[in-house]
Amino acid sequence: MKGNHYRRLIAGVMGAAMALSSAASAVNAAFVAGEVSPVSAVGAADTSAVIYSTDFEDGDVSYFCNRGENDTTELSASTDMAVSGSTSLLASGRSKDWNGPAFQLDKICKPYTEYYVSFKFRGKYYTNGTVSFQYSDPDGTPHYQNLIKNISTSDWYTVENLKVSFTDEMKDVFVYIEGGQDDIYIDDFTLTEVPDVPIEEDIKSVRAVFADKFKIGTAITPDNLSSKPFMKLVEKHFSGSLTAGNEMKPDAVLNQKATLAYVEETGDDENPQVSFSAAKPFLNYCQKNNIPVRVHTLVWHSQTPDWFFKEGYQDDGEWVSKEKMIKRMENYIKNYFTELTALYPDVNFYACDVVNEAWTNDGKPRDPGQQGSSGSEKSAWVQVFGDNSFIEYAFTFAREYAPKGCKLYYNDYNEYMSKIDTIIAMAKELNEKGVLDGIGLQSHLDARDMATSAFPTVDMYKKALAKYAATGLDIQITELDATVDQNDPTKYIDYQGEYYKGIMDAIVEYSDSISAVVFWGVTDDQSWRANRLPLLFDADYKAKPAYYGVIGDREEQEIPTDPTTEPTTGEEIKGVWGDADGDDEIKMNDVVLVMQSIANPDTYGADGTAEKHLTLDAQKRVNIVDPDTTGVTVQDALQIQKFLLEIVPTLDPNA
Ligand code: 9MR
Repeated sequence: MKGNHYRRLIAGVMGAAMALSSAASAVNAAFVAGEVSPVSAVGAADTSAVIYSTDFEDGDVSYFCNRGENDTTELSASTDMAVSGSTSLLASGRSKDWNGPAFQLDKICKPYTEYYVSFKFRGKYYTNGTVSFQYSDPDGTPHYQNLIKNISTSDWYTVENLKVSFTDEMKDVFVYIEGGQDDIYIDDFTLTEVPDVPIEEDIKSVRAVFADKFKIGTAITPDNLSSKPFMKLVEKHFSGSLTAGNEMKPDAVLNQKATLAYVEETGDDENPQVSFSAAKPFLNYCQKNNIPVRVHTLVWHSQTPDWFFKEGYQDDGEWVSKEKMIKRMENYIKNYFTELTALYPDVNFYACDVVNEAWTNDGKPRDPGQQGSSGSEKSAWVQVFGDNSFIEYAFTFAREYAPKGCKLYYNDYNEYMSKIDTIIAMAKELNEKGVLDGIGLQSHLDARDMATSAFPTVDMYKKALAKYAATGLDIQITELDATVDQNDPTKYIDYQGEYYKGIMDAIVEYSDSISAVVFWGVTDDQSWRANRLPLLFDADYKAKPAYYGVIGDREEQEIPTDPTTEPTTGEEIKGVWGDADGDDEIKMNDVVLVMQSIANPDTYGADGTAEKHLTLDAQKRVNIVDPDTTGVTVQDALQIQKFLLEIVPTLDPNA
């Protein structure tokens, strides 16, 4: 690939006021299918660090390249046409319409940092283009996302302050232009770091206000991790629980390549393989900041690959039998939790949406069929099982393989409509069978233009809550947002505040039954319903009337240490509590081995070279004093001594 040496780095400060006419953020594989809607930002950034800037007048095009080995695009400085000065970059000889000039971001930009890319481009005769984003995941698989689609103009097109960022898991990160067959010209290219802006530190923390009632959380996507102010809001207001917006869904976790390789190697086509590479940035953040995670979601008709249900694991294969799918489902759920807890033993996976959206609004199973066919509402699960009987299998397997402290939920939307009785009847039955703990109410609401014409009305929502609370099951609000009619933001945003107040008052009324309230995002511009401004904070990270409605006149409470923290391995310990060397007896040797493993882990730790070392199983058996944490400490050795001296009666922390 050309253009690998970047000798003209400019680390300066550009004092120009930049009107944020459009912004799009891009980092995430799961967004590939979706269009990123340009967002009008209200504010203007006034200072930005310029990372690189060129008008090509010096003839240097070395910062740009084509897109890979088969791309025949030639890059040169050209005086055919230009916006400023007389020279621009020319990309000629493009062999495919998805080939074109590219700029490699990860050569000169840092991960977890937001940048604005601005430039002008045009086709030789007609500008017919798409601005896209590309990266390779840790397996080397490239992912693409269209940032600005189907640009069509006979003139130069201005890309202004296109927001891009990437995580440290992403390599070969490019912004590039594709589309049409014409030669492409680029001029006035600038890459600047998005300035950090302060958030309102002096307002009440949503999390703290409800700390004595339930967890407050949100959903985030990997690109959010790159925005400092966004993450400051998460930390201050929503750090009681986090959900991955897309990265823990079946399409992100099921790995077709690894699954096919497994079949090749073993001949077994009932053991789908999983990978959490898409979720890693999210999970690393939760681990580092000790934030409990809602696992969303295992079994869903949507965002689930077709090949999972097909013979040969091929999208166009025949549907597999129900018997085979039960095996695949069991192994998938087993692999999901085994891999997750092995990678993140310290993360508190406290809740899981085992099955998502299985009932239609009137409480019927979905139509059978391939997802994506006919409005993407059909269910491949129903296709293979013939009905909704897959739900019970999913919960049974989840109960078997989920970590011990992980509560299991059925999660659905329009949960206040006719399907309510079906959901409740099903949940009660599964709860009696011991496989379901609670119900997740997504709560994607519509405040509409007036509080009175909202759907659902506050009253309707409250009545639904009353019914769910009466089940005695745990209830979580899992994806709360409330849209407005965006045509007159000032007016409707105030109505939205009132609506949120009514909804939150209703939730508080039933707070004895509700263990978490999770919003589906933080700032309007990053929402899946961005153009309808459904969240508590605006694009400038400022609290909206919606925030004040939620807070009401409540005061901040002390945030308790997380009561739900439980060991996430979920396994019963093997052997005898306190037995470090595995001889099923408690002796002074066990105390010594625990101390040795702390002092000299290379020799006596889990991978220790000594014949008698503290194996992983033994670590669990001696992790007595504070079993919620994974580490073995001197306190554990002391406790064993106390037991030997008969100062404590048992070493079983659960006794
Ligand atoms: O927020 C998610 C969005 O980025 C995806 O494009 C969309 C695709 O299905 O899924 C969104 O999350 C959904 C959640 O997983 C289930 N309930 C509805 C949410 C909003 O569509």
